[in-house]
Amino acid sequence: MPLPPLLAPLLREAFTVHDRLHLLDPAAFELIAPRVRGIAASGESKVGAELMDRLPALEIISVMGVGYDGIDVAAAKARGVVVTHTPDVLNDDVADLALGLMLAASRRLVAADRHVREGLWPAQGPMPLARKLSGARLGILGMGRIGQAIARRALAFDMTVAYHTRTPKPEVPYPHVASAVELARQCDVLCVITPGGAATKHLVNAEVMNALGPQGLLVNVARGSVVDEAALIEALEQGRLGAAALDVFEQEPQVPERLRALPQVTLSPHIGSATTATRQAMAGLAVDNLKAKASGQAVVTAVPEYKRVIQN
Ligand code: A2R
Repeated sequence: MPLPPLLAPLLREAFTVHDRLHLLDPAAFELIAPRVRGIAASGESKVGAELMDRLPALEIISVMGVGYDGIDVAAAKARGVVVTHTPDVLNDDVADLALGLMLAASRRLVAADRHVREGLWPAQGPMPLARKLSGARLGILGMGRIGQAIARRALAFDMTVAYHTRTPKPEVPYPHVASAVELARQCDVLCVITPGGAATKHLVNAEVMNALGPQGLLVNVARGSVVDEAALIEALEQGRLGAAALDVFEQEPQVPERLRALPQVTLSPHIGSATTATRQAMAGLAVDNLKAKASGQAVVTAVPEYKRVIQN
């Protein structure tokens, strides 16, 4: 992917930048590789051990995004390379989008827009009745920074909130549920906001979808890998799951035709953090991490794998 427009000028101002040279001109890349000290990556970037091995002077991989499941953190650690990300600054945007998708799916806002725009209103009369969101039971899968921001917004809609994580979070006032399936059974709307990666791959499987049921709504603003997309298509086609609202997909930017064909699905192209203000903040933090490392300071936001456990 090309450098994000808000990141490129900040990077070029402070560093010598080689934009995807390893892919675009491998011969030229070989010449500069021994001097590369940092990688600027996006949340979707893949940085594996093989690339790191070609960069002996590498000190830091700075991800502009909170999710860093494309980075081989163990390989980076083994080589003394720090990995940083941009948590917190995007909580509001992702949580806003989660609520937006819940509203869009429940009130069928995309179809409603079409109803007016395409002249169906005078031709066919009013739309079929939609589903009420206020007061619904919300299950949140993942109760970290963004999950908590989603929960706070849901309370303003008089929704009840429960959640599932591997370990209960004593700092939040919502009930912890022991499994994803049990959470799905107990809620009307299931919102996925865990990290991606191997540990959460297909956490939302057919069993979870069946538990959410024919009236249930699945919202995913996390990573496409967390939801079994093939199982999702089948559950929706067969009416075992009511509806889905998705910002992320397993093979972005490809979205299966069968999924796109379903009217009970609301889709957006991975825009969770895609506002100018938030992308500016993310770019600023990503560059601050690079600058800190380049000048021998402690980085601002290392990924949790680097945080030392301090024992009293
Ligand atoms: O399981 P815990 O106790 O580590 O809680 C974390 C939860 N989580 C999981 N829940 C269920 N099953 C799992 N296998 C699992 N792995 C992690 O997800 C925690 O409550 C939450 C993640 O929270 P944070 O680390 O604060 O992440 P944040 O900033 O809310 O972002 C979540 C994800 C990113 O990684 C991006 O992929 C996406 O949102 O945009």
